[in-house]
Amino acid sequence: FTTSNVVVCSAKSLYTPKLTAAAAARIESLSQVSGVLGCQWGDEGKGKLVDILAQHFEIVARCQGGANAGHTIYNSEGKKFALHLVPSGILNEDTLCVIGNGVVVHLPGLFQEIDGLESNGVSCKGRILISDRAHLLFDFHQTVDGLRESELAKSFIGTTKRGIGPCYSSKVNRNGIRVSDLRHMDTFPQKLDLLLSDAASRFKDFKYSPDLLKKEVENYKRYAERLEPFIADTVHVMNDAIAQKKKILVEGGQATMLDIDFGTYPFVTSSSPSAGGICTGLGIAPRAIGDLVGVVKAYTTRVGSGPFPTEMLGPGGDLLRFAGQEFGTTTGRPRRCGWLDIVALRFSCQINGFSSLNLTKLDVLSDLDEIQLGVAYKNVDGTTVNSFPSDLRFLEQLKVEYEVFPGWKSDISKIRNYSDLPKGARQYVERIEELVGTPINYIGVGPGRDALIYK
Ligand code: 2SA
Ligand code: GDP
Ligand code: MG
Repeated sequence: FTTSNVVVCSAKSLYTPKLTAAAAARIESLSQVSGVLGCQWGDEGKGKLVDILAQHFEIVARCQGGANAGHTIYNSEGKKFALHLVPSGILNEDTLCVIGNGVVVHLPGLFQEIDGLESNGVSCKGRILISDRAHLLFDFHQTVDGLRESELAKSFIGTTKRGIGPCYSSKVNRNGIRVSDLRHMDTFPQKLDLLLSDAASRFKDFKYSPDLLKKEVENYKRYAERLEPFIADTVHVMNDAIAQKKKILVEGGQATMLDIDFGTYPFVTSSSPSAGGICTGLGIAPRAIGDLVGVVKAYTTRVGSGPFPTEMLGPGGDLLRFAGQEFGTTTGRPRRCGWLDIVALRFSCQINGFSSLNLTKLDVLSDLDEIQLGVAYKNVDGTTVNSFPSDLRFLEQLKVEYEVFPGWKSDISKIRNYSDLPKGARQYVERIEELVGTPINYIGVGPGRDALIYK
């Protein structure tokens, strides 16, 4: 890599690749710039796929979101890592991890994450670059996130309270503070004062004092020093890497149905987790982007409030939550659970133009007597709704039409060849492909790196 503050790593990878030739060829065939994006409401298992694919990519980059993301990955010894800001390529020691301009960065959280990785034997030195254009997310953004949620009372969004919305608000208001501003500590206090005063004038419960500003400025002087070796013009790094034919994998956070434009607004996050976010969040051209893999859980989960047409309330949902261990990676909140929603998936495929899908957590359905698949939305008069509605009131009144599949009732977690899956599981997979029109190239049958079927 050409930037002076990047050390090319030659240390032995933590990986013990066990890929068959066919699996390796499948990954090798992915375009020079590829992406992994969530199709539903998040937590589909994006981190796991990125971690696996990272062996074949020189750069893994995050383009949006922040520490609201929780991507769970396991190394070859089965050690679990929950990543929030650091890209999921970090366990592959040959991968450079880029945090792009579209990401909002909470520095204390980032340093804590890096320290956690280092203390678990994952070297981060010279392996993480942070865009000089990325916006800084301060503790006060998190406080404001909480205050906004309280103010919304019953209509709360159910945010992660990681300050994401308030930080993107500062960015769009054009008084946000960027990573590059840390190089100008003379004007930094004034900028921060403006942000804190704004928050204090808006929220009566926000306690602002000169002491708070002084303390925060002192903190940021230290953070600025620590951050310096990580800062880069990542737009240049990315475009230079593209010109040098290096392989780049973009890791999406959250998912399309949480997209600020295309999701179930206002119950969404404040960034663009769909394909468009790759260009704006990294400064790379649309035509540079090749394959996009959509990650979709074999059922659906959602954390936070908002419509969820195929949600199963009661024992059905509880069964999926416990079988799939559906609890937030960042907040520990129980995830709402329901059947796979083909209308939402088709919408997601349309917006992102996925070249293939990774169906995850198929193993979680193995004990069920029957599995339902939401295949259409019906109006109250019985007519079919043609696309995913923008109107939430309308969405809430819809009836979902289901197809029912008999359960296969056998453990599939050790299966690695598609043809070895029980007939019922194959029927389910193939029906999804048929309804959506996008091939399912990867099937997850467990959380571990090896638990992936290359179809
Ligand atoms: P925010 O915090 O402003 O982005 O919240 C707005 C909505 O976006 C949802 N959101 C998420 N949904 C699923 N997973 C996320 N990451 C964590 C995880 C979540 C957790 O990996 O489990 O630990 O609770 C994530 N991040 C944001 C959020 O629930 C709101 O609906
Ligand atoms: P992400 O935010 O999309 O990266 O997903 P999360 O890490 O928040 O949640 C996905 C959870 O499912 C994690 O605990 C993963 O380890 C786990 N997981 C991923 N793929 C599979 C799979 O195919 N089967 C099972 N049982 N677990 C999986
Ligand atoms: Mg997650």
